[in-house]
Amino acid sequence: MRVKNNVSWNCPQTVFLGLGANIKNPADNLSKAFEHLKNEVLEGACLSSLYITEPMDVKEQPEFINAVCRGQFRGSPQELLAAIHLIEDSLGRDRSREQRRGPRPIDIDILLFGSLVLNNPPLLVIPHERLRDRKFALVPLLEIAPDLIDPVNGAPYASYIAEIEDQLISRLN
Ligand code: PH2
Ligand code: MG
Ligand code: MG
Repeated sequence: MRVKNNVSWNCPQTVFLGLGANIKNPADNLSKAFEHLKNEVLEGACLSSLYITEPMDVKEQPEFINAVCRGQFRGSPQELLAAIHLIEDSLGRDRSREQRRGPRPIDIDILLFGSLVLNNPPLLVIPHERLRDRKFALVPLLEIAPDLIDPVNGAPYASYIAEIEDQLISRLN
């Protein structure tokens, strides 16, 4: 059995993934990414509504479509990340050419992996290091898991929303 930090990677963990896209048919790419996750990577996968969101960090770029996917994953965080990278590649993402935090046809981020806390920058920081500050991740997350607790400090994720300065977000479907 593969064990690290007392977590057995053989037991499925509930994971939450943030999906985002803002170029080349973003809504289509999001749906395709979810189909890959559902069929090839996760058990019992479900997807939040899609949201149209104001670009953060790099402001001068097209608005994003964002959503959050939940499912059960059997394997390590590194294995999940590898599976995510394959899906991003297959949907035309080219990391070598893109601007940091700029436009991308698909982005899939690990937001939460069970109650694991992992600090292995730059590749793997779990919970996602900017989750608390981003409405485009928190709003869809809370839509599908309203009572979710931050494993770092036991605070409900719902309590962070009020602390965030305005970021435009509206439901697409
Ligand atoms: N992703 C980024 C940078 N900025 N803004 C929004 N609204 N949604 C995103 O997914 C996003 C972003 C880099 O990953
Ligand atoms: Mg990413
Ligand atoms: Mg991202």
